[in-house]
Amino acid sequence: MKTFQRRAGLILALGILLTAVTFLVIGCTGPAGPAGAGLSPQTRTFNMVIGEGMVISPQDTTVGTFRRWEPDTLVVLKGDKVVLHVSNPRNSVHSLVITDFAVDTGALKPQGNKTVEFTADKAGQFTFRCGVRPNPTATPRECDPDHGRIAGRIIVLDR
Ligand SMILES: [Cu+2]
Repeated sequence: MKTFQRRAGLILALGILLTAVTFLVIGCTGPAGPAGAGLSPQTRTFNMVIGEGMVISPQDTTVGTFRRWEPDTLVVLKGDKVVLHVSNPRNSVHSLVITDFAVDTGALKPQGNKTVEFTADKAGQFTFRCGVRPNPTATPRECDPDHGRIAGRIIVLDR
């Protein structure tokens, strides 16, 4: 009977020790995953496309199109390096300009693309837009009548 009590005590002690070590290890490393990994500056890469949306009538017919950035909202953390692969699959010339970070792809001809990068060194909300002024008589056509609405935002969060 004493041997049984000793073994039971030993097993109980081992269980307590194992539980304590598990808590110690988890407590020291903290939660794993994107939230923990995102605290130090990272390189954030986005594929940016001059997309095209459709204007639909109440009768479900397409009555027009418009240009837009896809995606039109980017979120990064302050200090991140931001890499933008910008492509223009439209039939007109466009560009990507982010004045606050001195970013400008220059004119991207139809099917053109360019990669730009910058460091998001200040927090806030900033606008990106197309920098090509509309000229419908140029060949290829330069931007579109909805030039002023081809815009999006980059939100830089404080760490
Ligand atoms: Cu444009």
